[in-house]
Amino acid sequence: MLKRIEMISVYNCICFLLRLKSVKFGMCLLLLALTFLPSLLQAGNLNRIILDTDISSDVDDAGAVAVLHALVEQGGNEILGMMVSSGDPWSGPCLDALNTSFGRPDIPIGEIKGQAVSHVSKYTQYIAQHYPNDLLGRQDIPEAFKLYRKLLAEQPDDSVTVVSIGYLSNLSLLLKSGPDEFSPLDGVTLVKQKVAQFICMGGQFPTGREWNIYQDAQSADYVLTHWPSPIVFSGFEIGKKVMTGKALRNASQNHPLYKAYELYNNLENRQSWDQTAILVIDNFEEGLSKYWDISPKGMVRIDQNGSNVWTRKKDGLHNYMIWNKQTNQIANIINELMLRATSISKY
Ligand SMILES: [Ca+2]
Repeated sequence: MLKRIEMISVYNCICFLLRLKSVKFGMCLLLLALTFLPSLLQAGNLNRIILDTDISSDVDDAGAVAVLHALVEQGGNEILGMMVSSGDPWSGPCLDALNTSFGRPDIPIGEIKGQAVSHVSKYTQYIAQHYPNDLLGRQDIPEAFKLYRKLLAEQPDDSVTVVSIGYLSNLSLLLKSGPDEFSPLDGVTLVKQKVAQFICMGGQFPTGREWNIYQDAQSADYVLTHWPSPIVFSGFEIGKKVMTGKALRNASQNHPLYKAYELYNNLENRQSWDQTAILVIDNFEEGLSKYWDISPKGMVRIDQNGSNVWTRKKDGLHNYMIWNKQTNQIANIINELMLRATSISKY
């Protein structure tokens, strides 16, 4: 869709230039336009990403942050902001320390306020206290759903990719939000207008009970019932079989990602639920067929204890990823991207 709009705009622009009376002036403008066309098109095609993470109790969130930065280095992706859905007070500073280590210290971070799912982490406090970051001790970290509203309001329509690798608490608050200083739209309308794709690590398919959903089943139910556009799910059964992390033994021992995995499980392999969801970003336009199959359209429903059921429905908004023989490759890809991310800055 974006590409089609951009090609029409470029065509209109060239038509305008050719109609100009001063041929010399018109030719100069045309040359300028052609010089900057590739970068303009690339900027227009950027995936504008907001990551929502419960970085705390498991280390795959830290790995997913690394994979995302590696994809940004590769080109075609931009990080607008990151949201923390965990009540762990060290999560935000730890996330900022990781972003700083990957060369992007100024990514806006929002966090959940008030009631939140909270667990003890093996690594967030250490990373927050031992690596440079701007969030340690700060009381004015924005509330996540407000930051969502600000970031979404600033973007072109139909341009944002939301990737959730934690609880759906922040997204539930976003959908329930009303007009404010950032946008006159309510949360559902704002999401419908700005979000092009939503990738959710959550659920087990076609039926099951999975952590990100059952930890805050009420929010998950609200989001899945009210989200106004399609959702792609990377389910428990996909990331469960993708073992990564041991390869980080080849990274610098001073890097916070190395340290996070060392503190978590002494650099043994760990399941890769969250990194797998990040990989969807770069494979979305290819119908998700590069590394996995995709289910037909359907709807996911959550019950009170956080179990989910997917049922096939012709006009359903919910697809889930299905393991195929190409999916076997993704552990190597994730390890390679995580390692590459650790070499972005010197540690
Ligand atoms: Ca997570």
